[in-house]
Amino acid sequence: MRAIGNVRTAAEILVDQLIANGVRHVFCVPGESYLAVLDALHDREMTVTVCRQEGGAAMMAEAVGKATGRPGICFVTRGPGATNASPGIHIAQQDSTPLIMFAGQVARDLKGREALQELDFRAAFGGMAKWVTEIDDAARVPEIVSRAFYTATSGRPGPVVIALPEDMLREHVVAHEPPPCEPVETSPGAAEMRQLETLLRAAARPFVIVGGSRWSVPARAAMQRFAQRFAVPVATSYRRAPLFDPLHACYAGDLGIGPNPKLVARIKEADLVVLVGGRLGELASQGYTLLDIPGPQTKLVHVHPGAEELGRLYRPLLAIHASPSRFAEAAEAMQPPDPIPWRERSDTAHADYLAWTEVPTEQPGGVNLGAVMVWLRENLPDDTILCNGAGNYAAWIHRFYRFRRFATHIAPTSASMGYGMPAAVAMKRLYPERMVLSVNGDGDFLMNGQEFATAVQYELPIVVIVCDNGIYGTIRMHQEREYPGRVSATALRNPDFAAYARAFGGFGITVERTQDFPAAFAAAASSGKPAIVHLKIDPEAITPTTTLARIREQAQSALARA
Ligand SMILES: Cc1ncc(C[n+]2csc(CCOP(=O)(O)OP(=O)(O)O)c2C)c(N)n1
Ligand SMILES: [Mg+2]
Repeated sequence: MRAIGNVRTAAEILVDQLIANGVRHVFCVPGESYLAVLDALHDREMTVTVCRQEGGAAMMAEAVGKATGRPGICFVTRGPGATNASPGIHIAQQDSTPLIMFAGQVARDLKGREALQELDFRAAFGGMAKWVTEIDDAARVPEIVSRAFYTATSGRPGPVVIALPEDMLREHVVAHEPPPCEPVETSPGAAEMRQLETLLRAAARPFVIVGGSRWSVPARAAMQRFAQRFAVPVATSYRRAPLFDPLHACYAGDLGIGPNPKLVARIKEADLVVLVGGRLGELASQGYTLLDIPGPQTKLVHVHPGAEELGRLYRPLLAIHASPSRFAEAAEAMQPPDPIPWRERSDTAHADYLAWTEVPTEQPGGVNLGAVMVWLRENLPDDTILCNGAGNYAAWIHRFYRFRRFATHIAPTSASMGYGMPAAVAMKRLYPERMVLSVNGDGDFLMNGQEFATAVQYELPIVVIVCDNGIYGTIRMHQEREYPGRVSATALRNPDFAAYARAFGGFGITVERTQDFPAAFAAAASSGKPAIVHLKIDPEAITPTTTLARIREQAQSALARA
């Protein structure tokens, strides 16, 4: 259906407004509840990726939000579609990612009858999304969509869910689009910056942690220049490693799962911690043990774009309500002491980072994931995008891979499984010229492995690594620690993942020895197809530093002593 003059359907107005806001990609699973939107997409400049499950579509949208800082967009149908999409909404919440999910809804005159697939969106998503609403009046589409963009991107970003009653979408109205949204930037006050400068100049062991969202290439560069001038050590928060160049002289390491104990000790010893952009959540804070709550005994300067985050958990000595971009710009004007008393500490911190990550540790079994990560970091282009989900396999990424460019690691800080496959599809759709790599556990991959079909459908030559150890490794690890020798519900009987790839029309290859990995990867990357590199990993190789047997023995001897 085409618009006549400025009279358009609500669905057409909605799609036009997305375009006006710079949206070029939407991810969806179709539903009869929003046929009018599908029709509006038919002849507009919009790339539509049709997915195999709404969880995949929502994670793709989340990945777009993470990579670009602009809301990723997905469309799903009412009850079953929207609830299937919920993992993507939860990730966007925990990862502070802008995302807008549009969902079909029953017609307005059927509401409240529990009509087919009717869902109370506010009740279902109220605790998860930053804003949930339903558009009951076609004339208000511009107002509500505009607000959705502002809400998703400003302050602490997050997901917005908008339900679209089927009959409302078909209504014809006259509407004018508002100008596109510009995310609200918050600048630090001059007084706060002076106070920070004073605190820094008085410090003996300052330490900076960067995290959160709302960063940009210039903000990252400004932060690196600031670190350089102040010779201050900088760590990146969990899954935010691309916020700082790992080879920068001030880089002190990645503060995630299995961090360098020296890094943790260094932060605990710091007499001034400057946390920029992040919230220092459970994983980054090592189970909330890094700083005391609300304490802290350490002097904390917390810089965050969301006012409600300041003082929420850690009581800061100095709170700076600012977006990372504006803070990083302002930080350039501060002057370091001369000489800088902590300069040597910073050099040691970087040397410790390099030593911790340089050489893979010894591992049982034929394939050493550490060696695989070292090979990848040395052979892939700097702008490669690596996507992954959750599982112990990721410990080797965090420890040995190096993210040299901004937004090159697309992975959930909420540690949600099943993310690496859909995220890679989204990244290859956005950046067809870049190498896109998806790294998955065997359990992890099959949570959204169906999106491999989407990669095949759109001819996206991504490389998908499946680390197959035949177990839900993370949970087995915890199980052996807490209930040694009592294996329960953590074993997996897996398919042949290389054959899976071929069955979908992709390329598949299995690797059983580390030395065969480079040739297998090259074959996968040059196949021109979506490819799966199936790595056979010894389940004993549970972390880069220990084995399952050792964890079990330690737990058993602790029990015997008790
Ligand atoms: C959606 C979701 N379900 C369950 C979990 C709990 N969980 C965390 S890691 C993990 C096991 C991961 O197994 P696998 O992908 O095989 O990786 P491995 O740990 O074996 O390397 C599970 C079940 C989770 N994080 N996310
Ligand atoms: Mg596994």
